[in-house]
Order: sequence, then C-alpha cells, then structure tokens
Amino acid sequence: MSHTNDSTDNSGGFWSLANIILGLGFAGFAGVSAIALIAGATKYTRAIEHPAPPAAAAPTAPAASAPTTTAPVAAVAAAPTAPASAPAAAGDVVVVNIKPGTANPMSYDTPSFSVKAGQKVKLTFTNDNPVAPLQHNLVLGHLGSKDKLIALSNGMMANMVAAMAKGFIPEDPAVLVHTKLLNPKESETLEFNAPAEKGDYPYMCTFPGHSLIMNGTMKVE
Ligand SMILES: [Cu+2]
Repeated sequence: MSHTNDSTDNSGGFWSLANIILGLGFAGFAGVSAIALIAGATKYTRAIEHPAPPAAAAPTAPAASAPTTTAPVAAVAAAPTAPASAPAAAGDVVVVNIKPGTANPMSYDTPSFSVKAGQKVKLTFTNDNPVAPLQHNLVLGHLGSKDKLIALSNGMMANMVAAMAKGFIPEDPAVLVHTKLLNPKESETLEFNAPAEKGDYPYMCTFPGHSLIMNGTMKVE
C-alpha cells in the first residue's frame, strides 16, 4: 500500500480548531434536527392518520426512496445521490474517487462501490468542499466492523486533542487501510488489494461526530 499526498498546505492548526468547532456544531445541529424530525413525524401521523416517514433514512438508502418530510435538514442528511459504481472485471485496477458530498459536506459523495475479491483498488479521497471546508479522513474497516468503528470514532470525543494527534484513526485491528486526517483541499490515494472474503466493508470518516452520516460501503463481490 502506498500513500501519495499532493498538497503542501500546512494550515493544520487552524483547521484543527475550526473543524472541532464546526464539527461539534454540526453534531449538535444534527441531534436537534433528528429530534425535531421525530416530533414532526409523530404529529404528522396523528394529524392525517398516515404512516409516518422513517425518522431518518439510512445513509446508504437510495435518495429516491426518501419521502418528503417537513424537516429539510434531515432530508439533506439522507441525500447521497451518486449511484453505486458497477463492479469492474477481475484483474483490472478499480479506480475510485471520493469527495465530501455536495448537499451535505459531512457525508461522502459515494455511498458505495463494488470490487471483485482480491482486486487491486486505487481509492482517492479528495477533501474538497467549498461550502464547508472541514478536516476529514477515510477509514476502511473489516467486514462487519461498521458499528464498532462508529463507536470508536465517537468515543474519541472524550479526548479530542490526543485523538487528533493520531488523525482520529482508531487503534484497532478492524481498520484495514486509512488516509491521514486531511485538511481542506488535500487528497490522499490508498492502494490496496480488496479482501478475499466477499461482503460489505464499511468506510467512514472517523472524525468524532462525522461517521454516522459520513460513511459508505465497499462491496466485495
Ligand atoms: Cu469527516
């Protein structure tokens, strides 16, 4: 596995602080929005005796299935619109480019992609979002490790300074490969071979508060 980093920007201190503040703000905002949405959905059901829309669509759900709700922020959270990429033929290198989402900067624009077992993967995460420049990383986890990694990510909130020094990368064998914590406009390419075992491998930004929405699935087929 090799890493390339094509930015020489060294404004880490500023972005670290800005990202903590923005990140905590977003996390709080998301929490309030979720509560508002649940409350709104309950009222909606009572008022017209109609099945309530899901309180929050899963980030991997197709955007088309998300019903219109009265809470626009929640709709943004459910918004990945990029279709899953088609699996490439075995033997080819799969090139995957991921950026923060345009509708919600604390999401990925690629909710899933498919690879063949053992196939070489060249995955580039470009942290470019002009609306909300935040620090992000991309951590690919082992089969079935999504919940564990989300918990580890959010657990780092308890000691942000120490965790930031490690780029918010969980020290856990569930981590397969990862980028460093990227400042806005930075990018990093990960090259690795897809695991031999078929299934869904989660990837996410482990900056505390991001992983619940900022995640996706690498499908090994
Ligand atoms: Cu992030």
